[in-house]
Amino acid sequence: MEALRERFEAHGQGHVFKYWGELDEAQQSALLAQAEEIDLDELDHLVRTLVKGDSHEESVDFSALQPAPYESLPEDLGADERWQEAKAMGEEALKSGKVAAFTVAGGQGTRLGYDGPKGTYPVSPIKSKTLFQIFAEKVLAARLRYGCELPWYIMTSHINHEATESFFKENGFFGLSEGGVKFFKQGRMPAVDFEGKIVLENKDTIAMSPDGHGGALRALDRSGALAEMTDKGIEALSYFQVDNPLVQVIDPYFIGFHLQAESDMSSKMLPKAYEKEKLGHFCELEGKSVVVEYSDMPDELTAQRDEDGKLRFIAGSIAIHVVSVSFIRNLTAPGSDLSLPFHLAKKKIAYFSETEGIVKPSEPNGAKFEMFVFDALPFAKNPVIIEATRLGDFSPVKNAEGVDSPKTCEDDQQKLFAGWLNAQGVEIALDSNGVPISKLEVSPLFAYNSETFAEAWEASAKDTDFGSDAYLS
Ligand code: UD2
Repeated sequence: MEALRERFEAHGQGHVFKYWGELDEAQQSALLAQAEEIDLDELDHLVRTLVKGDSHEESVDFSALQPAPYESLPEDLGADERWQEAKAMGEEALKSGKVAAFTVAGGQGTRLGYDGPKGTYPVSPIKSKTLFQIFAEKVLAARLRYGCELPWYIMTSHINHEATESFFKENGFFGLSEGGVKFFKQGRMPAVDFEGKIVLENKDTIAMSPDGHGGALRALDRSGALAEMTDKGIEALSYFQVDNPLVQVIDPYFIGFHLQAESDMSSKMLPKAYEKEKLGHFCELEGKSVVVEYSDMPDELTAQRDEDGKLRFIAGSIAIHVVSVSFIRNLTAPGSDLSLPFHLAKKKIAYFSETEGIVKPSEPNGAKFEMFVFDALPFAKNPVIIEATRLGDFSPVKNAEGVDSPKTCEDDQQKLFAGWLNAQGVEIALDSNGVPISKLEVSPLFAYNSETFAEAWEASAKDTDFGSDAYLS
């Protein structure tokens, strides 16, 4: 304890133990455990460079930024030799057990205003399936299709780890075996005020927050998941975010392109729907692939258009990647200097005040530090970016209302299902927004993309009546 306190004092953070004498034993050990997690040298560096802003690190040279090239979707996927070759390669890897699914679910989900792990939020149009259930059924469908183990790793954080595990237990792991879903906690970082002092949330608690989805790489290593994957012969992780039920979860085309190129990290892109869409931009800088987050991109670049009037930086990141296990091993190996940078986010951080107790400020009063997984891209060998379709892969639930809300996501799911039916010659009555008038839902266990839908439709559902709400399972 004394040594720890001295170290904190030496780093100008001695106030963390200000109330030590008032704490009971349990509170003291909780505070100690938190304090021990903090890498004070790392924190000093972040305060100096990011909070106090005397960074000598180079910022992005925006004048050198180029749009990243990507693999466009062919008009006729079935007839395109390259895409079909990629698919065959992806399917082969799946059948031989070389792929695992990986969800980052450690975020706080504050924008949605939902109290609980975001994956437990119900989103499907008729059955109100939760995000986790939809992913689980997609994993199960792929396991059945390819006859493979296909483990599913889920990264949680200290905020939602226990609640997430309990949710899966209560729901019988949605038909996946208990051992086939693996949870591990990401790391966390202390929040600091604008002077760089660690914020105390209470007399016995340091304000700590998850270290960003980029923390996934070191958490995979530290939790033992990476070693387990290596033992199982898993070579590629299909990475996606917890907020997006339209993600295919397992896409053999995408996995195939990644493997064909012997890539370390591959990504899906969507042409941005409008300039200010909140997607990172795939770019090239000095021969390397980078993602420049929407909030960091200068307006004049976001707005630039080519001679056809098309946005120049059109490739939006939808946070769907395939990442090689060997790449994560290299990044996290002892002595590796390939660590991801931290980004600073100014936030409202609840803090303890002697006069007012716990205060929830109405304006940002401090900073949190986060790593972003896409910052691994510049280190990646042969990164591949392929084009996705919007309904086929992306409609996240982020906000309670407006764009990227439960309503837009529910509409998009139904538009997707209606599109699959149209391709089979079934006309579905739509409202003026293109959303089916009667509700429509397709279980991932029936089909999870247009190709699996065509097969399942032919085999078993041709007599369905779509004049009222219809659920295909
Ligand atoms: C992310 C991307 C944005 C775009 C968009 C697509 C960043 C910085 N921006 O924006 O470019 O691709 O997604 O939807 O990533 N998470 C953790 N641990 C953490 C923080 C987040 O697991 O410490 C998870 C979180 O549970 C969620 C995902 O990461 O699944 C995205 O997090 P977000 O909501 O902060 O990302 P957003 O919407 O700002």
